[in-house]
Parts: sequence; structure tokens; C-alpha cells
Amino acid sequence: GTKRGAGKIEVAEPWNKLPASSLPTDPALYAGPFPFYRRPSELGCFSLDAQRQYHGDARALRYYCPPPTNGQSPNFDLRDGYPDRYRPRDEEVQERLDHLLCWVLEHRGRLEGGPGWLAGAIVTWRGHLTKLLTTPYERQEGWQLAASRFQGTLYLSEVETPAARAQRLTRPPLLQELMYMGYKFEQYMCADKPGGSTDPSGEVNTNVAFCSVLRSRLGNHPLLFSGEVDCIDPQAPTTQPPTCYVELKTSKEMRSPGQRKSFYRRKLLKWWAQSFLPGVPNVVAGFRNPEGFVCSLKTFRTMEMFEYVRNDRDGWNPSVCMNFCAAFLSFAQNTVVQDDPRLVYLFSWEPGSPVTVSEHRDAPHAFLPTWYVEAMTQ
Ligand code: 0WD
Ligand code: CA
Repeated sequence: GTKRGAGKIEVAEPWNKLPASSLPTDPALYAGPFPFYRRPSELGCFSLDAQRQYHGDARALRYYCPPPTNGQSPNFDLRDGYPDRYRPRDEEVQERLDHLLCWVLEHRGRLEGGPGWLAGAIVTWRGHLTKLLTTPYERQEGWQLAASRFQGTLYLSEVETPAARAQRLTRPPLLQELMYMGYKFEQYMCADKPGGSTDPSGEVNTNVAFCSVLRSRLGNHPLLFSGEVDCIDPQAPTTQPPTCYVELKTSKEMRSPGQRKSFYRRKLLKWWAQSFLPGVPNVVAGFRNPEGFVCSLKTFRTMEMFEYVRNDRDGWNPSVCMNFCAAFLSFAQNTVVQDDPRLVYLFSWEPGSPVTVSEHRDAPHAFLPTWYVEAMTQ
């Protein structure tokens, strides 16, 4: 490599500095010990209201309120209220990192980790990291991640692929109703106040969101990311976030060993990746029957999900997920060298191929808003 220091000759070996041009995703390449992952700590939170307006507080946080366990099973009609009491978020609006940047801007002066911590960090959504974690095992959907470096920090923001956009615009009515049913389940399981009761008669408005902002580190990559949190369990052993948070999910009732196997291989991988990243310890699943009623609940502990596939040749491995994510973050760090909010590297991945990268400037890929860049430059 390049030698520095008194009396040493500077050896130019520019080929050593060229970033790799692609990154393979084969699981076998990422086996090995589980990498370092710092216990996630919550730096703060924010809420989005029914009009999708940002508030730097926890007003949208809801409280876990499971049905009484007096021998009866639940009977939640997930199709109730569809479509008349459904206010879906406008998915044509590309929010990119905006709400998270709003939070960073407001807190940049008093972040833990000391001055300069942010300059060495990666800022992104939890959902983007989830996609990275599951990439070595994903066989259906590709992704694109845009990356820019600004004041040292590496920002990662997802770009909807043309295929994903086409699918969204032609989403079959049954799939739209299925999406509603996931949110409806939250309404059956959450109260607006601690110790309050649920109100399934209200509207389901998917503009409303409570987001936790977390700090962690994967290998040598400090991370600042935010994820939407479904609710807090007021009865949890500890009231300290993120340990008191609960993730809610729905899934089809499993009727055969084949269905179970597929649930452990595909769904549990996604559930694990999503909740492991922010340190959410429990995922509460509502199993729906073919008529759309949840008749059983089961709590899955995030740290135990891997046990369902540990002895499965076609299962997933958390080390592979985390090692691949760490490798991607290094790949991105080495590719995005120039500090310029108008310069964007677009990382693209399709199943069966390696991750590739292309370089862009300004619209349409630049994603750090002028209001953010200007305020940070003050
Ligand atoms: O700009 C983008 N490309 C994205 C923005 C993609 C994904 C999410 N977002 C927004 C969300 O609207 C939300 O405000 O980021 C925020 C939180 O994101 P996240 O926690 O990083 O996302 P993820 O882990 O993928 O999803 C968490 C929850 C979902 O729960 P389930 O149980 O279905 O995984 O956020 C919700 C959903 O409830 N969610 C969304 N809500 C509205 N619009 C969306 C969406 N596009 N995606 C996920
Ligand atoms: Ca959920």
C-alpha cells in the first residue's frame, strides 16, 4: 500500500485504491462468526400525524393491549372497515430520508458519542438495513439504494425499482385488502393510552407512525437509523426502549408441515431481521384464517427465531445476514469517497446477481434536500 512518514517514499499504487465494482451476495461467502453488533440504544423518537406531519415527540406511540387470556381465543375480523374506514398513505409521495433528516437536524448538536460521531456514521431507515440483511436469501425482489456522503456521514436512501413501482401500480385488490388487514390487526392490539382499551370502530390511517431513532454499530460502521415501532408494552419487565417495544405481525394460519417450513424459512427471516436491528425483543403474530379472522396469537422472541431453522439445510443464518450487511456497508464506504450531497451512487441488486453501482449527479437521484444541506452548512 501507500507508505507515509519521514524518509519513506510515496509509492503510487492507484489500483489498490480503486473500489470494487460489484459485490457478490452468495450466502456461502458470508458464513463465519457473527460480527460485532452494538446493543442498539434509543437516541430519540418522532411521530407522524394523520396528515403525515412531523412532530418531534411520541404522540403517535400506542400501547400494547392484548385480549384477556381467560381461555378464550381472539376473534378479530381483519376485513372490518375495509375500504370505508381506510385512509391509506399516498404512496406516490417519495419521502426518502426526509423525516429522519428532520430529527437529525434538530438533534445534531447534542448527539451522544461526542462531536464528530455523526461524521463517521451511516444514516438510513431500519427498513433499508432489513433488506440488506435478507439479501443473501432473497429470490424474488431486488432493490436499489442511493448513497451520498455529506460532512463525512454516509446517507443511504432506497429508490423504488421500476419493477416494484409497476407492481405497486397494478396491486391486485386482494393484496390491497391484505395490506389493510395488517394495520387493522394493530388496531385490535393497541390502545392510545397505557392501560386504555382498544377501539376497532375507528379509522385505520396509515399516515400515522411512531418512529424510534437508534444508535448501533455493525463491525466498524457506526449506525444511526430509524424504524417504525408498533407499540410499547407498559407491562414489559423493563420500560427502557427499545426493550419494551413490541412488533405486531399477521400471517396465514399454518395447516401443513410444508406451510410451517416455509414460514420459518421466509417469514421468520424477515421478522428476525426487522426486529433484531433495533433490538425489539418480541414479535406478536396474529394468525388469520381464510375468512380473514385472527383466531390465535403467538409471541415469537426475536433471539429465538433462528432456532426454527438452525438444523434446516435450506434455512437462514443470522451471521450470513450480518456479515453481508457489513460487507455492503464497507463496499458503499469505499465507493462513495467524494463528500458532495449532489453526488449519488446508486447500488442496484437483482436476485441471482451481484450488487452493482452507477454514479449520478443531481435530479432525479440526489436525495439530500436543500433545506437540510443549507441548515447543516450553517
Ligand atoms: O422512502 C421509502 N422508500 C420508505 C419509507 C420505505 C419504507 C418505509 N418508509 C417510511 C415509512 O413510511 C415509515 O414512516 O419509513 C418509516 C419507517 O420505516 P422502517 O421502519 O424503516 O420500515 P419497515 O421496517 O420496512 O416497515 C416498518 C413498518 C411496516 O410494518 P410491517 O409490520 O408491515 O413491516 O412501517 C410501515 C409498516 O407498518 N411501512 C409503511 N407505512 C407507510 N408507507 C411503509 C410505507 N411505504 N413501509 C412500511
Ligand atoms: Ca408491524
